[in-house]
Amino acid sequence: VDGLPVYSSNDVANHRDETTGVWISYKSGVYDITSFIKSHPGGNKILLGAGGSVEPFWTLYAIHKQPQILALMEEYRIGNLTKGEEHLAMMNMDDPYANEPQRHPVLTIRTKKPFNAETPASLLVENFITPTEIFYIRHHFPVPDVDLSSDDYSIEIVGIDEKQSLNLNLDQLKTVYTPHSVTASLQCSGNRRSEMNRVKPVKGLEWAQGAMGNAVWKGVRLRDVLLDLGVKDSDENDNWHVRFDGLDMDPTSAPYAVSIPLSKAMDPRGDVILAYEMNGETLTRDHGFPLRVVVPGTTGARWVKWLTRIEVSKNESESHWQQNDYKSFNPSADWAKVDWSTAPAIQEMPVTSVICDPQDGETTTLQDGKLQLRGLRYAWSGGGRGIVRVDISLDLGKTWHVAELIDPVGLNRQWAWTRWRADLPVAVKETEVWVRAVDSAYNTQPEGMEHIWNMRGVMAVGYHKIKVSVNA
Ligand code: MTE
Ligand code: MO
Repeated sequence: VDGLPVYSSNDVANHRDETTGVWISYKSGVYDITSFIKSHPGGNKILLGAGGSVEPFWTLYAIHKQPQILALMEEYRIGNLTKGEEHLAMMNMDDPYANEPQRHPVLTIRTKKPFNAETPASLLVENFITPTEIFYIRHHFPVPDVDLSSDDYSIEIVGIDEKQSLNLNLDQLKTVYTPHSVTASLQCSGNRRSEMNRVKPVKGLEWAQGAMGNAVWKGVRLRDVLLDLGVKDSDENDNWHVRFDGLDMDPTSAPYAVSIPLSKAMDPRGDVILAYEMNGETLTRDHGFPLRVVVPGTTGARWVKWLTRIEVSKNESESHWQQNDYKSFNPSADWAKVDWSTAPAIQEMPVTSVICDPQDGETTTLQDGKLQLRGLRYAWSGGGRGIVRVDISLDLGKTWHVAELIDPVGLNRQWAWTRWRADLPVAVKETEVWVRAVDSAYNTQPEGMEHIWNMRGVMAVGYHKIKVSVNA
């Protein structure tokens, strides 16, 4: 490295396209990635970083700072940056976040770039249907901007055999297939992570209880599209998968991609749709305009936004998000040693429940001597399993009260959350409130976060425990 030529940030900036060659810098290294671009499936999207430092891109997503990617980069190294010019090289970068949509100021921001924000608990379930403007947002990258009038946008759908393929634009999709609406809650695998983080630090966004919302989604059934493609509704393909690609990409031009079991997609009662509407309106950019997958009962990570490609495959997606993220491990597993291939990707989520009002640590006034847990609270389970009961304890689990369920609940195919309320007598000044839900398969929540603790902080579904002070 020491003997290599020295280039200024201007030299790097003068190499931004294929005629001059494409150079980038990373820390003090200068790299000619012209040949790398060609060999890359994501093609020239990587040119966004051309002529400047890739660091702003790489901080978007820590995975790229892995040794194997750094080693790969070193193969393209041609020289060193003039000392002290690292910051100049950074300025030559176009900001990939320059074109983000406006967001509602009430959202609690967890990270700005990429944008991640949740609904404050005080607003969360005031409504059975969460208003789109305050619905939580979880992005891994900058938000794609699709111009439907430009004809650039279409959805490529590929079967197991290359001959099976369809290419549809949004209008075609809407005219060919019958619309279908579904009311379904969307929850991030990391919802409530902050409660787990309190036990012992985990890696991930510090979500409180608001990385979840409930909406009415309208679109076309994925099943109908796949039947058209020639996919058989038979048990021969029970272990196959459907892969989805979004338009958003990581700095190596790999799109956000994941997969779900084909059996879920083909299930006529599975309600998997390709949605173009949310709460009666065109999808917003933040929620996947123009098209996203809605996989009711399944974790948020599989609901791919800005959908551009669907592929039926015998194997799961090979993406980072399917293979090396969104999995849970034994509480003693650690990042350094864990073998990600030993755990399945999260699909259906376990049962969970939350008290949003009062909040942990709040002082509340009794009504007729009773503590009112009637503000904001939800319970939900994955796989369409309805909530059959919500239990509350005010004495650390010695005795339990049964809450009243407010929203209508089905036992199966119940994709939406269920709100509940309880008015409970309390005779003490300080009390700890515990809640847990029971789903239609009699699954319930584990008591402590400590025993389900996992390094990624996913599926933090222990009892929700809050401390409240009461004014008699
Ligand atoms: N789809 C794409 N293309 N890119 C993403 O970053 N994030 C996923 C999922 N779909 C993501 C995506 C995750 S982890 C979640 S929890 C949900 O989208 C969040 O959806 P929302 O932002 O509409 O609430
Ligand atoms: Mo998520």
